[in-house]
Amino acid sequence: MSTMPSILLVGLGGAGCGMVSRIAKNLPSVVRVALIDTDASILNTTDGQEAFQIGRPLTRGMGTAGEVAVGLAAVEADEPTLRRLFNGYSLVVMVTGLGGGMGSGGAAPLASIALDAGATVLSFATIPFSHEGERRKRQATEALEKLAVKSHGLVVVENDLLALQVAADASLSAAFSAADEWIAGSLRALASVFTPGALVPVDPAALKTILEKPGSPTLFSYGVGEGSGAALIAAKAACDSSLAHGPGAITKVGSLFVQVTGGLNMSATDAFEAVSIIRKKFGGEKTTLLGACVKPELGDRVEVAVLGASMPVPKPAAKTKKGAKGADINQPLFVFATDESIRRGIFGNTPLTFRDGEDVDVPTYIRRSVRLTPAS
Ligand SMILES: Nc1nc2c(ncn2[C@@H]2O[C@H](COP(=O)(O)OP(=O)(O)OP(=O)(O)O)[C@@H](O)[C@H]2O)c(=O)[nH]1
Ligand SMILES: [Mg+2]
Repeated sequence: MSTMPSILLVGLGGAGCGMVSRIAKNLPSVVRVALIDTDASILNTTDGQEAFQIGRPLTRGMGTAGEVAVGLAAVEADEPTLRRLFNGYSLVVMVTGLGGGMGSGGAAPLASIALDAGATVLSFATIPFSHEGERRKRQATEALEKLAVKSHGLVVVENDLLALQVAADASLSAAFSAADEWIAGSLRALASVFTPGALVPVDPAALKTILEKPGSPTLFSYGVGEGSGAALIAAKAACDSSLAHGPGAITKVGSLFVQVTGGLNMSATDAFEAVSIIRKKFGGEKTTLLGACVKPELGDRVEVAVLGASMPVPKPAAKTKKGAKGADINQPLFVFATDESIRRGIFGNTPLTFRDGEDVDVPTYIRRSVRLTPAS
């Protein structure tokens, strides 16, 4: 029996299929690529990709016209085929643009089929631009809630945030390209994990320990560096990426996976330095897993992808009496301060500065144990 890891990369709906097919050429052969949509015009596959046109009697090969119920019905109509498709993969990565009918209606039931098949499910979903209107936004938000509980990891990519990375007067297609480039880079970096001959190999089974439970808040970031110190530049870019700081983004995680991919000049030391920067920023006290891979075609470029998960946020408590509020499932996770971070205050993340054996970043009244009395 083959011990090769098996990954299924799925593009769902127009945006999802577009993003996946643009990167499909550069993926290792252990990744199987499937494009799923009701819309036959989207499913023009090239080598190595398989197309699954679903819900044919419902839409006669067209899109869902933005109808979530039709997207859902299309998945249900072809469930037996889809169950066969998902069977036997240890990792399923699904990419979709939420807001239309196919992605918003089909993402959660598809993820559910993947879960049933025993796969670890990592979903990437884009949220529509604000200027696409209220309806798309609402459909996306509702779909996101359903998708979150069916995915071990859910990476939410706000198209608005991605647009900030292109000029203000850039066209919509330029903004989409920026979004796609970011997602494509992230997926390529993830796929490197499964490329044979890695500098620091990762046991794919260990990846499962990072994304333990469906519904855990997921951190994902990606950065690129070039030239001298490329690994450090890429690690800092991943720390500062607007995607890791968007609304609802989590900033500290218990479990962390860092994949560093670079050209021939990249050493294991570069990768270790990159991972230490990422750890300082995002945590990873419970588990940190590093993967490093050399790809000569990257030249002096290094790409860093960061994937992390914290514990699942508890479900909102049932309302006890009229008007009483349950927990807000979207609240940011609080990171408990350690004694050391309290002692060093805003200098908590800086190198220690010792003079005469004392850490001078710690306020004098704490170093000297001066008892403070309230002003009268
Ligand atoms: N990043 C990115 N997002 C896109 C692109 N095209 C569309 N989107 C986003 O994805 C959302 C869903 O659009 P589609 O993927 O075309 O919709 P669909 O899921 O195919 O559903 P229907 O076409 O309504 O059946 C849109 O509202 C956009 O926000 C793209 O090329 N790149
Ligand atoms: Mg479509």
